[in-house]
Parts: sequence; structure tokens; C-alpha cells
Amino acid sequence: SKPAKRVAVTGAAGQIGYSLLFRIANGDMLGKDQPVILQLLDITPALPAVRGVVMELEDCAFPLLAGVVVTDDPKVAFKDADYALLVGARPRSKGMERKDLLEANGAIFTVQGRALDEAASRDVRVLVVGNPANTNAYIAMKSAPSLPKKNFTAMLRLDHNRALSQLAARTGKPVGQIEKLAVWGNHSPTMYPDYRFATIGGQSVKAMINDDAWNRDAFIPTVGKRGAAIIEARGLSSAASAANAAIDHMRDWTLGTNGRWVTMGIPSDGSYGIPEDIMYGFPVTCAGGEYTMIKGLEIDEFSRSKMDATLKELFEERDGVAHLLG
Ligand code: NAX
Repeated sequence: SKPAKRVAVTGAAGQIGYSLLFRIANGDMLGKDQPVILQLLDITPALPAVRGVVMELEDCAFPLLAGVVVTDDPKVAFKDADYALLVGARPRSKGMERKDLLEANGAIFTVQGRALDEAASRDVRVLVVGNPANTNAYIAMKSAPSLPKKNFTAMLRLDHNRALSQLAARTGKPVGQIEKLAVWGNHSPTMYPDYRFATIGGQSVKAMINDDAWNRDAFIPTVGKRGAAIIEARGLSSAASAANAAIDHMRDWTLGTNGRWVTMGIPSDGSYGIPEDIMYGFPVTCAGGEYTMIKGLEIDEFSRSKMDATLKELFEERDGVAHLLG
């Protein structure tokens, strides 16, 4: 059988971790023939809970689970890691300002970026889930100068999947038939889900729906506020769907999309007027373990204003953490 891949997961005691780890160990992320070693990081007080999760992982008797490491030291967690899913983050507590949240997470992701730089495989593929995901990914990338920038990504896939399901409901078509959807920008309510290029069975989704008011007043806000709607209904933030999106993101990056578009938060190369290195949601295809941005899409006036608004928010976040990056 294949040699095991080392998969580091941070925030392993958290809600998303509780869905994610079992699916990774089941082969949903890297394939049913790929053994994995899980390297689990959380903060010291959460380690007993991580050990409980590990007991449950053992009790699943997953044939692909070749080992588990539990630690509160990022350098141990990231040692020789082939994949790193950075899920753990400081949640916004009551009365905490956005600025303080950025600061607290900035501290976590500079440390973890440096630890990746020092300890991980030179090919490590990094997905940041913990919020603010784009800016945390930007900080980790900037803190790991010896690793390729393209290996740092942020999770926009949950937004992409949410948009797909809204479009399936509106058109009455199966969700799996929708192609060429894009979600631009920040993983936040400012993101811009864009179905102007989308097709179902070769037919234009925009023509099928033919309702700009629905796009503007229903679709975009519903996708943007979906996370808040789930918190309202469940009393907890999305976890299983977030874990599912993380699996989708890493699986597609690793195993390819066969020409289908997906959305990834990636460091910009300057395309579409998004300055280089800004971690921004773009449509991509994946093949041979690499993603390729879809280029040359026409950006109309409405789309430009949406793409600029979410960019502006990313600039503000970047400026808020600039002092941490020296
Ligand atoms: P939980 O609060 O259930 O779990 C977070 C875990 O991270 C805890 O076990 C905590 O101890 C750990 N942690 C905190 N600081 C750490 C550090 N420095 N190193 C390692 N572990 C640390 O949150 P959960 O619901 O699992 O969500 C995790 C993150 O995902 C949050 O930041 C959340 O906002 C974010 N999300 C991002 C989404 C996305 O689409 N990008 C969607 C879902 C989710 O809201």
C-alpha cells in the first residue's frame, strides 16, 4: 500500500474537528487507498478533549488510519506534514472588537506560519478555515517565507457550496449539474457569489433565472448571511457543512476537478485588479495537485463594485495586522 500522508489539523477538540477528523480517517479527503497519520493540535486545556476524540477514532477501526499524534506544540503538529488544516482560532467573545479578534488571531497564525516554515514538508498544502480565514491564511503565508506562497489557501468552499444549493433550489435542477460558479473575495458577508457564467446541462443559469432583483436582493444576501442563519437556528455555528467543505477543498486540490470550477481562497497573482498576495476567493480548476485560476472572465459594473467592496474589507483586515508581520 501507499506510504501514509501526514495530515495536521488544528482546533482538533472543536466542533468542526469533530466532523472533520472522522472523514479524513475514512479516506474521504485523500482517497480510499491513501493511509493517513493525523497530527492533532489544540491548546493545552483542550488536550483531554482531543484524547477523547482520539479514543473515538480508535473505536471506528478505520483501516486507513495509520497513526495519531496529539500535541499543544505547533512544531510537533506540523512536523513533516503533507497537509495542514488550520481550523483552530480564537472565537469572538462577548464585547470583543473586530480589531481585538484580528489581533488575537494574528498572534496565532504568525506562530503557526513560522512553525510550518520550520517543520512541515516543503510541499505542505495549507487550508485555513479559522476566521477571519482569508487574513489568517495571509498571515500564515507571510510568516512562512521558505514555503511556496501558492501552497497557502483559505476556505471559500462552504460559500461556494451554499451558493450551489441556492441555485439548485431556485432552478429545480440537481445540484451536481451546476457548473462554472464563482465566489469572489473574502469569507465574510461581503463575498460575491456570481452565477453569470454558470451552466446546467450547457444552458445558462443566468438566462434560466432571468431575475436581477432576485440575484441582488435574495441570492447574494442569503448566501452571505447563511452562517448567521445557522447560528440563529442551531445556537452553534456551522460545523458538519464546514468540515464537508474543507474535505471538498483538499480532495479537489489533491485529486483534481476534471475541469469543473470550484472556489478557493488563494494568493492573487494580480488578476482581476486584485493586488498580488491578497488572499481572495477565485474560481479555479485543479489537476495534478495544483490549482489554476480561471482567467479572462468579463467583469461588469455590478460585479466590479461587489468585488471591490469585499477587497476593501480585506485591505482593512490586512492593515489591521500589518504591525504583526514586521
Ligand atoms: P470551536 O470553538 O468549536 O473549536 C475551535 C478549537 O480551536 C477549540 O478546540 C480551541 O481550543 C482550538 N484553538 C483555539 N486556539 C488555538 C490555537 N492557538 N491552536 C490550536 N487550537 C486552537 O470552533 P469551530 O466551530 O470548530 O470553528 C473553528 C473555526 O472555523 C472558527 O474560527 C470559525 O469561525 C471558523 N469557521 C470558518 C468557516 C469558513 O467557511 N471558513 C465556516 C465555519 C466556521 O465558522
